[in-house]
Amino acid sequence: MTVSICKPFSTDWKPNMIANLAFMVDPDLDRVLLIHKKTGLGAGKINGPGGKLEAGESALESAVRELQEELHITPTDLEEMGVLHFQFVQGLALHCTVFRGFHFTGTPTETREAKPEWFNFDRIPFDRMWQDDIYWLPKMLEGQKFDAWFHFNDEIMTGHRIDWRICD
Ligand code: 6U4
Repeated sequence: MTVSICKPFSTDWKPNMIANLAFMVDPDLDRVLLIHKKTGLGAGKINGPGGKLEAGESALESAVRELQEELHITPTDLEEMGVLHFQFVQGLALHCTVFRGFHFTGTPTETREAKPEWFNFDRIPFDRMWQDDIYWLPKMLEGQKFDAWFHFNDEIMTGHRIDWRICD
């Protein structure tokens, strides 16, 4: 299969779904909290916790709510790390803000939507995750900020581009 390096989408690209992903990192043990996603888009995959923005919410408020709903934890120091743009051939145009944080209250708990599991940075199960994740997740966990664009046909990634932000 050929995966092309795609250009960012045209300037009039508009998302029809706004969502977020939030990754809790435990730097002492070099591990990240992921979920076995049980419902919705990507059910059956391992992914970061997150979900769709609700009316009136900021991306950050939405990410905090999603972690509360999906895992019964409340992150206290989420920082925006990047933006993922997905264009699916089937029509879904998804804008997804990515957050990283180190601290939360509560205990990660399995819910109807998600089963939490900590993964060491060198044991992240990319073969059970969305195909784009391996392109941005490792560097994001190290602290690199980014903007990324992906083309998908169903669950197959057909193009990608990642711009790593130059931060001061
Ligand atoms: P709510 O709002 O609870 O319905 P949820 O059911 O979790 O949300 P859903 O099914 O609409 O969300 O899927 C959106 C979630 O899927 C977002 O957190 C982003 C994630 N997602 C979708 N495509 C992805 C992809 N290619 N790579 C990735 N995450 C993706 O890492």
